[in-house]
Amino acid sequence: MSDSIRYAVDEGVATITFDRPDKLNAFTDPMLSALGKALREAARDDAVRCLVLTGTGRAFSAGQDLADVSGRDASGGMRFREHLETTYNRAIAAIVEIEKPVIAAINGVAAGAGASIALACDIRLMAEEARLIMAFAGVGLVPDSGSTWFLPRMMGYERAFELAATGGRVTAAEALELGLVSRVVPGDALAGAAQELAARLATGPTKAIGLTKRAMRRALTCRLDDALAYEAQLQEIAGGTADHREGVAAFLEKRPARFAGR
Ligand code: T3D
Repeated sequence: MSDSIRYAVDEGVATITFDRPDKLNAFTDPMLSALGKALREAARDDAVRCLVLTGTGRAFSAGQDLADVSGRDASGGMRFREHLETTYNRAIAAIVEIEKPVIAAINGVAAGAGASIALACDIRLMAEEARLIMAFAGVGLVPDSGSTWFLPRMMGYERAFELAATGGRVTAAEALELGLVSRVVPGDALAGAAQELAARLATGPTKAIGLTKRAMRRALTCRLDDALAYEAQLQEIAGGTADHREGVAAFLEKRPARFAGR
C-alpha cells in the first residue's frame, strides 16, 4: 500500500497497520492516501469480513504529522478545510459506512486524529499502557475527524467538552470506565485478543452484521418510529440471505452454523 501503511488479509480479516513508528505513526499525506486505498480495498473485497486497525511500536497514531502542517502556509499547499475534506473525513466516512465490523486495536498512544480514527471504529480494544489524547487544543485546533460527533455521544457533552478543551488524556482504565473502549488487555495480549475477536466476527453472518451496523449508526440520529421501520426494512434483506437459512437449519439440526457471509 505504502511504506507507512501495511495491509494484509488473512482468513477473512484485513489488518491495516499504521507503520511509521519513529514518528509515532503520525499521518502524512501519502499515508492518508494509502489508508483510504486500504479501506476501499477492504470494502470491495468480499473475502474480507472484518477489519482491524492498529499501529506499530508504541503508538496507535499521534494524529496529523505536525511537520507537514507547519509547512502548509509557506508551501502554499492545501488549507485545513480542503485537507480534512479530502483525507480524514473520507477515511472516517469509509470506516463508518463499510458494512463490515471494524476493530481498533489501540496498542499505544492515540492522539488527535489518531484518537478520532479509533473512535470511529465499531469496537475498541485498548492496551493497558495506551492513552487517548485529545491533542487538538494543544496545537490550537478544533477536534476533527469526527471527534466532536463521537465523543459527546459516547461520554456525554460535559466530560467530552472538558477533555477536548483541556487537551486531556484518558488512560486505558479511564477509557473503559467512560465506555470509550469495550476491553482493556495487557499490551502483549492485544494483537491476539483483536485477532481472536476479528476471527469470530469474520466467520459470522457478515451481511446481517453489516446491516446491524448500518441500522445502529443510523439510529444514533433518528426517532424510534424511524428506527423500527428501518429495522423491518433491513430484516427483509437479512431474512433473504443464505446465512439466515443456514442459521435456522443449524439451530434445528443442533449443530454449529457455518456462515458464508452472504
Ligand atoms: O488539516 C489537518 O490535517 C488538520 C488535522 C489535524 C488533526 C490532528 O491530528 S491535530 C493533533 C496532532 N497531534 C498532536 O498534536 C500530538 C503531537 N504529539 C505529542 O503530543 C506527543 O508526541 C505524544 C503525547 C503523542 C507522545 O509523546 P512522547 O513523549 O511519548 O513522544 P515524543 O518524543 O513526543 O514523540 C516521538 C517522536 O514522534 C518525536 O520525533 P523525534 O523528535 O524523535 O524525531 C516526535 O516529534 C514525533 N511525533 C509525535 N507526534 C507527532 C510527531 N511528529 C509529527 N507529528 C506528530 N503529530
